[in-house]
Amino acid sequence: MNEPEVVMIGLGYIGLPTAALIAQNKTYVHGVDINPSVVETINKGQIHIIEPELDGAVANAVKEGYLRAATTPVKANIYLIVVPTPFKAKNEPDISFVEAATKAILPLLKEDDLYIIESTSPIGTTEKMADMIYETRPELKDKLNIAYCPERVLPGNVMYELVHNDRVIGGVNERSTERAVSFYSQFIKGDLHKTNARTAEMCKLVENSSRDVQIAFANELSLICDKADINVWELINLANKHPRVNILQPGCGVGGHCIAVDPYFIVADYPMESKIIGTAREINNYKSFWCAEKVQTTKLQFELQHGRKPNIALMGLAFKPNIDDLRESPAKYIAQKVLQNANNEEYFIVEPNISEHRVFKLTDYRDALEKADIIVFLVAHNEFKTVEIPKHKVVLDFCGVIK
Ligand code: SAJ
Repeated sequence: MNEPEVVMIGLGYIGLPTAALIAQNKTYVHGVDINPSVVETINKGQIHIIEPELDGAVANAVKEGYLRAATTPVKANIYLIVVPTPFKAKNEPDISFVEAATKAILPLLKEDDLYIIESTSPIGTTEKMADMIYETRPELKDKLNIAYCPERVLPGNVMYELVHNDRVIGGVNERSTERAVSFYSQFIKGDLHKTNARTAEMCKLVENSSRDVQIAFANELSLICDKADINVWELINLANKHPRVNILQPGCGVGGHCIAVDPYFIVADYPMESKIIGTAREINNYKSFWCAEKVQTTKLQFELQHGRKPNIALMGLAFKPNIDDLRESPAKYIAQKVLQNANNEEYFIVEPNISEHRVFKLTDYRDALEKADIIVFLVAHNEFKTVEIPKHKVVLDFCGVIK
């Protein structure tokens, strides 16, 4: 392979698709991941994550020699940091991976290089990294281009959205913004919106916080409606007939690796001001706990009424409908909690999008529906929407499958 133009640090859910996209554009990309087995898989032209159309893109990019992976970076002209930013105990963001990635490329940087962070980051991270770089390499002071450019792709539709979504690009100065815009414009068809680094950082956090707050509103309504004996789905549908009202759907909590995490990045730094954002997190977390409690009380009521233990079907484990991704899934959390309280009832765990699981013994959804006395819908998978449920069965519909 020729000298790479781009070094991509982090070959996960965003880094790998982005690396493949850049490579498709006939730009040489050197991908870096700390995990040697990830590196090995990619260099074979294979992938370690599940995302439609990514396999073909990576296979091609590797075959044509535009993408290769390694555990260490090499010299290039553009460095992209796309590593995880998890949070520590007390919900404080942990930027140590961004720091480590930046340190790894520090000796390689040269005048006029472009350094971009894509990782979701607390406000001020890009400026902090710029300071760190210039402290170690003072001869490069203000001679690098440093920018922040978050992604906003939806898992399951990454390859399309990477190209077509608008992007927000914020440099530490105008020249950096312009350089980053000119880089992304080579492979992105969406509009590229210029701003500064801090605004771009906050923009990413705000997008996901906004969705979290809106879902919290729907989840709060679902709790009120449960007490008030009102069908929340009908209520939201009717309220949404107002031309300026658009309420989202309640569910069994908020999962995934973004919406349930990013709001904490704001709350941790601005605890006094982030009242709604912090409360939304609490409401959405509480909703999962409430669902598990509801299963428990329904189970006990059944036993009192029928003088026997019920069979219980838990329908869905993924973090949202029609995907096989179980990470940070509220449905999985509820299933675990319900099973912890098991007392000789029979449970049928259903997840039609995966064939097996190392903890849960999975049952086909049709068998589970047939055998269960209590049917708990946790995720609104398409398969569940068309099923006929006999009137005598108890249904707990937490996600609006049976509207
Ligand atoms: N959910 C509800 N009710 C709704 C919509 C969603 O309970 O009406 C739940 C889902 O079931 C799921 C969670 O919210 O548990 C998150 O799902 P999602 O589809 O809203 O979002 P993600 O996490 O798959 O992807 C989000 C997207 N952000 C926004 O829509 C603002 C995506 O564009 C971001 O790129 C992604 O986070 C990210 O990586 O930050």
